[in-house]
Amino acid sequence: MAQNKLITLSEFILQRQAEFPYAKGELTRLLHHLGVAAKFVHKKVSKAGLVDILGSSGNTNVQGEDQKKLDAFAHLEFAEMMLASEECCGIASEESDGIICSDNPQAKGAGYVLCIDPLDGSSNIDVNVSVGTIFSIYRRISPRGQDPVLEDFLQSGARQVAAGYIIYGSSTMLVYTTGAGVYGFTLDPSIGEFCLSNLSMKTPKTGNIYSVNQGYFTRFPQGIKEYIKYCEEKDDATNRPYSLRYIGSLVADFHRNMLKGGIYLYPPTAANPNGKLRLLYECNPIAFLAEQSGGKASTGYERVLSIKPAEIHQRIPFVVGSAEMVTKAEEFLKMHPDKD
Ligand code: AHM
Ligand code: MG
Repeated sequence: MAQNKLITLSEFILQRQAEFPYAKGELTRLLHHLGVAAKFVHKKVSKAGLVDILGSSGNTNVQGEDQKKLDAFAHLEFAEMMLASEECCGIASEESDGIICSDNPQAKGAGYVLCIDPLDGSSNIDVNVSVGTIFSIYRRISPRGQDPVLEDFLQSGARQVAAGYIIYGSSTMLVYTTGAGVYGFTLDPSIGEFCLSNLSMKTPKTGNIYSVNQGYFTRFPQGIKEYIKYCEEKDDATNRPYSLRYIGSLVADFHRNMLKGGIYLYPPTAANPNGKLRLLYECNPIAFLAEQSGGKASTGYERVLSIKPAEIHQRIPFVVGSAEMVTKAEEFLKMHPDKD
């Protein structure tokens, strides 16, 4: 009986390496190591209900948020694996105040830096809802052989060389782009390998799902309120009203919308006047994937990938998903400016 050829993540990225002129295998090794760390985190996340690992670690992270134990585990796992790969000279993580540099002289010679949210949506862990890891990789600007500097991390998202996420859901998937399409790999736990499952992922131009924390409606800018009302209105020609789907876990909400067509919004609110999501390790990597799959990512006013970051934990308002839907939300913001 004919059998479909199974392609593992490592095999695939090795094949793709040939498509990059002058590639020396450094990025390939980095992506491979990310996949290995993801398997460790997958194992821990899938056993979260069984072992005494649920709940708070008693620490707060740099944004003053309660750090769950699995956040801390995922942070350590990715950080150690990345620096041990000797292809990454430094890390900016949601779980660390400053940048993390390696003591290893070999790693100081590495050409890449990593921005990572080791476990996003972690408030969902206790209730068995999907969480994710989000990552973004840049070529360093500073010379090799020394510690990376802040400027290596504060590059605009358009300069990312690779980005992706791991979703720990009903199955665990790793989805990534190096700027030549979006590829998805599903973890087969029986063989412990990420296997190619989604070749060249494309997002529909439009859809009928909107994802937003509507509980904050009264605190949203007027343009977003008007856009939400538009989503709720009945109009057969544009397939409205749209369905509201909000998991509260960016990776899971984005993943569904990318596959089915939809829009995710995290606008500014009174509590978070710049939005809640972090530019470097949440918005930029998701924006890169969105654009590579044919979608769009915006603050509501400008392209996310064009922003020059000012600091590593910077927050921005975020609107991402099917291109036509994001454009429509931008139009509403333009049509209904807030009066100061
Ligand atoms: P986190 O990094 O602390 O997990 O926060 C990011 C998460 C996103 O995954 C999610 O979309 C959003 O925060 C949910 O926030 P809210 O509960 O305010 O709607
Ligand atoms: Mg996060």
